[in-house]
Parts: sequence; structure tokens; C-alpha cells
Amino acid sequence: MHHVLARYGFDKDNYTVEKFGSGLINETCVVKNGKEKYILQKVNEKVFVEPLLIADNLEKIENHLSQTNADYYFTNPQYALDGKSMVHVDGGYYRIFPFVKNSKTLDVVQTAGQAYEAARQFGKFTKVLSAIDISSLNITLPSFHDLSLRYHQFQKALEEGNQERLKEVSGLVDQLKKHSDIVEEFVKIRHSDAFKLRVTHHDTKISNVLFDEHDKGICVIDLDTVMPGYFISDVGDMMRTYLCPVSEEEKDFDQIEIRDEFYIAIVDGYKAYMEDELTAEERQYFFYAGKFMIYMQALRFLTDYINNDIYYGSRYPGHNLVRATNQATLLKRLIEKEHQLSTYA
Ligand code: GN1
Ligand code: MG
Repeated sequence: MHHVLARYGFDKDNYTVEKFGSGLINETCVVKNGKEKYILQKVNEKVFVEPLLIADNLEKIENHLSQTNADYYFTNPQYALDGKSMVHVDGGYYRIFPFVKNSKTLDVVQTAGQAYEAARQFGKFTKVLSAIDISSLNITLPSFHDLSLRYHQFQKALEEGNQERLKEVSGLVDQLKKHSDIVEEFVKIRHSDAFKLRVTHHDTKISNVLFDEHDKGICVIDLDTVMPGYFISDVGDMMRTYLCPVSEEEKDFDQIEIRDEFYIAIVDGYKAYMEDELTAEERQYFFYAGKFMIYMQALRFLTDYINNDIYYGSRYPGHNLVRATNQATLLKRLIEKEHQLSTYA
């Protein structure tokens, strides 16, 4: 790490580096340099093939905010000695973020108040950027939340994937195929003028919000997938990760349930800033948002399992199958409550 940190003027006798966090894609460390703390990240180039597009987006956003919403707390990486916000060192792309003082992250959403705060922060992020020219932003991950493509990749895996694993997962495959109406609905959304492309975070899990000691949201972090997108991505990933008391890693599927008051908290929190931004038609799609993201994640985990875990990796045999079954169960639990919840908007 020394070559990287030297680019920021860190003195090699002064700092310590330790692994940090639970993200699946980028490598993250915490660096302590005297009294200062930083987050150091290496960008996964298998996923983000053009890492500099990320840096360019964040610089554009930072400039826009400094002119329009200077008070907004935006966590752009620190600039290196040569003025770059992402450095290319020994064949890898890195950036560092100053650690936000007195902030904490949560791994699981424990209270509806936390869900409200997080949703409010993600809504605020999109709202404060509503005047930016969306076409000026780069697509850092092409087709990232394109459910049609994810379904297509799933079908391709069914044809070309690991034969033994395919036999093992046939029940789950059938179960997921039955929900292809969620894909059809997405195709309609994409063709509808009522759905707007806005600055979207695309990874709204709870660990991507910084909280203060009183559980008030401070800001959102992990901005690599910030790019034009639909509100269903951000609201949907919150539903996917906040509604249930256990995470996508849980193996005991009996623990998977939908907490109604957390659903209400997400909708209310998101609307705190976004109510007037959303079109009347979009407001009908809060419930769909949850189905959309949970279904997409179930497909992605199962596709990866069938393809020998090439994307997400696996920490134990059958890991991605557990994650896929977990998400399929969550989808089922959510749909059971469609009648009750879908009218709340
Ligand atoms: C990945 O790396 P992480 O944990 O922030 C993935 C998300 C998934 C998530 C599931 C670029 O996010 O889309 O929802 O895993 N990010 C990418 O845990 O694929
Ligand atoms: Mg992420």
C-alpha cells in the first residue's frame, strides 16, 4: 500500500492499514495515520472496467453541488498530491476517503427509525442533484439494474451452466421463472415517459449510510454505482435489505419475514425529499420496487451459483445457492403482503 499512500503524501513510518467492511466487490481497508483515519479502496476492475469513469462522475457531482447545494455533505474521495481523486498505482486503481468523524454504519436495520433515516438520506441525495444534466454522467456499470438483461443472463446460465448444479437447483429455477411478470413490468417502465432517469445510487443497503450516535442519518457513501437510473432501484434495494430482520446471508429461511412498519418507514423517509419529484405514476410503484430488486438479486445469486460463483465468489460450498434461496424466500414473503402494503404510497 505504500506506493498508493505515498501519492497522498503519507509517511510510511506513520500509518497502519487493516481490512475493513463487508462489501463483495471492492477491497476496502482502514488506514490510521497519526490521529487521522481514512478508508482506502481498491476498485475491482473486473466489475468496473473503466474506474476513471467513477472518479469523473463524482467530480462532476462535487462541482455541481458546490454551486447549488454547498451545505450538502458529499463524500468525494480525497485528492492526491497531483490533484487526482483516483490514483493508478502498480496496475490498480485506488482512492481514499477521510473517515467521517463520530459516524457509524449499521449491518442490519434494527429500528423503523433507522430505515426512515436511511431512506430520507437516499431520497435527499437524488433530490439535491435533480438539476444536474443527467446525460453528463458516465454509465459506470452498463445495464447494472437492467432486469431484462439479468433474466437473459439467467436463461443463458440455464443453457450453458454447470450441469450438476443445474440438477440441484431445478426447483428454485422453476420458482423464479414463475415471476417473469416482474420483468415484463420493467420493460413497460423503461418505455414509459412517466418514469424519469435521475441520479440514482444503485446500492442503497444500510451499510451505505453513515449515522450519528443518535441514529440520525448523516450522508450516503459507496458512490461507485451512482449514475442515471430509476427510483425503483434505490427504493427497491432498501426494501430488499431493510424489510427483513436478517440479511441475504441468513441460512435459516424461517427467520425471513417482512416488517410492515419498516415498509412504511422506507416510503415515508424516501418521500421526505422526493414526494414532489416523483410523478403520479411512479408513486404507484413503491411496492413493485421491492419485488423488482429482490427478484433481480435472487436471479443474480442463482445465475452466479450455476456459473460456478465467478462474480460474487463463495466463502463455503453452496454459498450463492443459500443467498439465492434466501432472496427467493424474501420475494415470496413480500408478495404474500402485496394486498396489505401496495396501497401505501
Ligand atoms: C454487491 O459490493 P457490494 O456488497 O456493495 C453488488 C450489489 C449487490 C450486493 C449484494 C457492483 O455490492 O449489486 O446488491 O453485492 N454490487 C455490484 O450483496 O455488483
Ligand atoms: Mg457497493
